[in-house]
Amino acid sequence: MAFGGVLPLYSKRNGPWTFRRIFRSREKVLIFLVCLTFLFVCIGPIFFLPDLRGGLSTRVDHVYKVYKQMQKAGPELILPPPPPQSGEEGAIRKHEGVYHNVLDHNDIHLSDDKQRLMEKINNDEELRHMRVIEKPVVLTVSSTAANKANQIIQQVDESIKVQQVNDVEPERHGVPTKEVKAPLPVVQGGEDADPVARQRRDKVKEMVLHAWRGYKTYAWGKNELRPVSKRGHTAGIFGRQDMGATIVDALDTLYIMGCMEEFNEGRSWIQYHLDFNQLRSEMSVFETNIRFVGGLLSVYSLTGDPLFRDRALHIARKLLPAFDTPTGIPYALINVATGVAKNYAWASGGSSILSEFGTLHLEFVYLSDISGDPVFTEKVMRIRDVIRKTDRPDGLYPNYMNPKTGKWGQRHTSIGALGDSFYEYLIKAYIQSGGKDEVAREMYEEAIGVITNRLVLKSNSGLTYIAESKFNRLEHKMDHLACFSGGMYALGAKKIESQVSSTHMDIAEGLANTCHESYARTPTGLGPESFRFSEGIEARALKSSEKYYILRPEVIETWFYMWRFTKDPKYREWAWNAVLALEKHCRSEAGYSGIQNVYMENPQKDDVQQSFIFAETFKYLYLIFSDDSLLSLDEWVFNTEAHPLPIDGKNQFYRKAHGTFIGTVLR
Ligand code: DMJ
Repeated sequence: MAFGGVLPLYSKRNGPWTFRRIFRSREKVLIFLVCLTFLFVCIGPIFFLPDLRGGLSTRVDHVYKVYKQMQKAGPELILPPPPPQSGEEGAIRKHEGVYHNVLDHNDIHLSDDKQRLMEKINNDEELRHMRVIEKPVVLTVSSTAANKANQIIQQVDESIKVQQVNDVEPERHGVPTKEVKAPLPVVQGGEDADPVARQRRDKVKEMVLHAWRGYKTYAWGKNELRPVSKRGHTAGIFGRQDMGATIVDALDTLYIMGCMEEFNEGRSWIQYHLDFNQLRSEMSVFETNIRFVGGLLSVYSLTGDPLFRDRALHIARKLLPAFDTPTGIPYALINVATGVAKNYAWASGGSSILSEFGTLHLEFVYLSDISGDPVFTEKVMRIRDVIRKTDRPDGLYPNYMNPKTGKWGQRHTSIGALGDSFYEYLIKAYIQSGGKDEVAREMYEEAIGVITNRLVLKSNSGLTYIAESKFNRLEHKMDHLACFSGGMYALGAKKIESQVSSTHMDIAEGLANTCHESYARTPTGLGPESFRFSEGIEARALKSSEKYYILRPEVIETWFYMWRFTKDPKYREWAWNAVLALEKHCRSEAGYSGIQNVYMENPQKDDVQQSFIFAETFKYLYLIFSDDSLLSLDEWVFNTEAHPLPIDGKNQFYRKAHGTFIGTVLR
């Protein structure tokens, strides 16, 4: 083969491999071009790569940063040994599409690595079934709240450092730089002009941090804390396993308060430990939705961090088998490992409960909107269709429906337990849609119209209350839970301008006052679980089983809405009295506990710090003492667990997915 054409020739004339002296001019040009390219490749990056532009010291910095990141990544960078053969210690097996550890390893560090590895493998499995969702647009500040927050955020609390998220590198928040490069939106702030309100708000923040530290110290990863005996607690609604319910429920509250260190602790736990693939016991579909799915969706909309969106989707998909009933009305409980769902045996012959299957709408519609997967919206629309088209006795919605037959159960209607948040989600679905969901509006107006005519009453001394209807007879009792309805009436009156608006505002004010009376008429300053109205008593519990207080938020929730809509200072005063009462009777060394009898001077503690104290009670207190720019009601709507969700068309953090869903939904 001859090489005399383009390439230079070599000869062995004066020693080994010397170049021929004379090159042809074409060869010279070629050599020049090759040298030039070589130089360009070597020197070019210094000018064109931003990380190297800053000179040698920046380059050293860069190398150092990479080194630090490798150090941090630790075990993740070390390749795991080849998986042992089946039956060996630590083997990882795939079962029903999910990888499991066959045997636990004794070395906790190794098992931690393994857990992470398994999570990664499982996540990858899921990703294969999921559409690749485009990187979310992480917005910088321009909503009302965010703008205001940017001005106010400069003021830093002495005791609690409030970090402005914009100023902090993403990895310092535990947010992977790979996922979120742009600054997170800032929604902290909202400091009131009134110095007293500011001080009170700081106090609420201190309470949150106290409760969080107790949980972190004694019950980290458990569902809830027992703040007196200082250990973990789990309620039946969460199943028997440790699913970190408090962490998920608390996260958005920590975020809006600017408690970034605590927020990041929670985020990391969610990233590495929140795993519904490991669940083996039954969970409540409703509670999982409002606390886990709602909580995660809320922090997703606030931060734009896709981890939260993906976890919310993962969990919601696990709930879907509960909807496989002849009517589409879901069962109350689901074993996510087996997909077997059922109802509570006590619920009117195995019926589903109105406040449970009627409180999925906000989260499910939002899930579809941010994922592009219509399955969630389809599920809740089907529920709505069924209940809308089924005749109601006297126009009232009974609390029970049989998911197999679509027939209403016992004739019991309540705006308290078993009914409450169904009504709440009608008006809120209308608000969430940016006023487009006319069906939700009509259903709300109709349902609330009947309740107003038949169940809203005045006591002898003029206290407004909402009775319950049982087999056509009125029971003059109001649950603490029913006290949310003051806020709902007010929200409805403001969001749907109609001829009943002013009546509804009056009812709202009346209910806020009655619920306050239920607090004021106890020596503890905290209200009972239920209270009654009769010839003898007003706004007081009758039975001993009605006298406890479990840190519920509904009364404060109504005061929050009334404060926002009326600016009557009494609501702030009432809220402050509740803070003082919580401090006096519920605070313990490790957190906050419910009490067994609000009518005792020194009540016994029930030793449970409910997860909703973070999600709701503390959040509403904090917001009452903030100015209206923080989570403006023009931009946000709160789910029933007080997790704010953005309003479509009004809030730029809505983060709607563009394009249609492709791929298989992981069930
Ligand atoms: C919360 O989990 C929710 O507000 C739910 O709708 C009913 N009540 C509890 C707190 O009381």
